[in-house]
Amino acid sequence: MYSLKDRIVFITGASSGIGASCALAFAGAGAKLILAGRRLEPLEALASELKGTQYHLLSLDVRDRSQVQSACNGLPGDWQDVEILINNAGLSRGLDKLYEGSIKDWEEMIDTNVKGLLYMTRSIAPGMVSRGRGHIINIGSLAGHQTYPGGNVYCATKAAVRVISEGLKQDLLGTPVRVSSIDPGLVETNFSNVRFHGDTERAKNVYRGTTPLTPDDVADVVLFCATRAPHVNINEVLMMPTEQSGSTLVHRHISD
Ligand code: NDP
Ligand code: 8X3
Repeated sequence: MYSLKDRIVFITGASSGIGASCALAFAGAGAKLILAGRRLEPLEALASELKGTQYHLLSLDVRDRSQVQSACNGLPGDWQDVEILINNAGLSRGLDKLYEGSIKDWEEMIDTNVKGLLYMTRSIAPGMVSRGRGHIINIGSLAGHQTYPGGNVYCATKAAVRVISEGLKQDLLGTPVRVSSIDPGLVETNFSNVRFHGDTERAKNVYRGTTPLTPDDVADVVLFCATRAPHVNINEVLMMPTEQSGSTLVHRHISD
């Protein structure tokens, strides 16, 4: 097993859900954490739970290329050797038919889920290559494997994450840098609330009568991938709740 003691782990979207759970899981394994998100307040709240863990907080919008470059280039000296990058920041917006969709929503998803992940990777991966160690873990989605009605652009962004992970792995062949894509189905987080622009009732219905994954379930798998021996690369993990067998196939216990 690969020890994460004092390894520097950079997590985007650490202020909520899967990213926050990854922070706690990697802290438990002794890593040093760079925690990034647009909102500093929830990052500070998370950091207050990290007893005995060294952390560095970054208010960072991954959509902003120059912000990403200056945040990564400007990391303090003892935080520069990032060993694991968890590209987790992401979101869905809306569930509209493509021909009726909001262009603003599309751009937000493409800019965050695809371009943000690329900016982060382009900034951090060269250091991994030159130091001869590193691991990039992308949070994809079941939505990148199976399209569902109304998912259109979100599904396309997650299909892009899957293909980018595959391409990055090919381009890193001959270096020791690893690439993994963790692709979950339904996970109960703030995700649906964001998708439905704060309509909490509609968001709750996504998980109604079923047992979704928790963000800790996903963090557990991310940690598993990161702790394999250096010659082992887990390329892709497709995971879903036992009560889900596809993007549109969810078993629900509903009595009303
Ligand atoms: P949450 O809404 O709980 O968390 C999303 C995180 O992304 C937040 O920390 C948010 O932080 C951050 N984020 C969003 N936009 C930006 C941005 N422009 N710059 C920096 N950070 C940003 O959702 P999840 O934890 O569920 O989502 C995490 C990832 O998991 C996403 O990539 C999502 O697509 C993926 N996923 C989620 C599934 C689910 O069912 N929940 C299933 C499969 C994949 P802040 O607002 O502070 O910037
Ligand atoms: C999130 C999972 O099925 O809501 O990526 O798109 S789903």
